[in-house]
Amino acid sequence: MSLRSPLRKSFYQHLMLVSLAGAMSFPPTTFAAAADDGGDSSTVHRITIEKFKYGPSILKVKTGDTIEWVNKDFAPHTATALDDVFKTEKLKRGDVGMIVAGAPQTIDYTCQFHSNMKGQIVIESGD
Ligand SMILES: [Cu+2]
Repeated sequence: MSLRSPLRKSFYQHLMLVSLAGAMSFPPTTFAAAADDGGDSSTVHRITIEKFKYGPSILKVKTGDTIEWVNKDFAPHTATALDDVFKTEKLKRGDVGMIVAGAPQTIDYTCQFHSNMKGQIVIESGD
């Protein structure tokens, strides 16, 4: 597996990745998924980055869910956890970054280029 595992995907690549998600494991740069990777009930959540804001800025998910950020600004952005639990690559306009939610926890994140941008992921148990 490559260390340059592509968190940044074109939209079409991303769709392919998601459609295969039930049959494959995610790249190692996604942060630790919990033991339950049955996948059938997992959900994909989309956060839109627009006008230097994450929408929604607070997102509740369950362990095993996929979270994706799509950048609609001309400026590049990231979603970077304050405690380094996850980070996307630099997302240019139209790029999509994704992670798989790990153990239940609350994670604050920001953009590495714009520290005034704030978001929060609340991960709840998938049971
Ligand atoms: Cu930014």
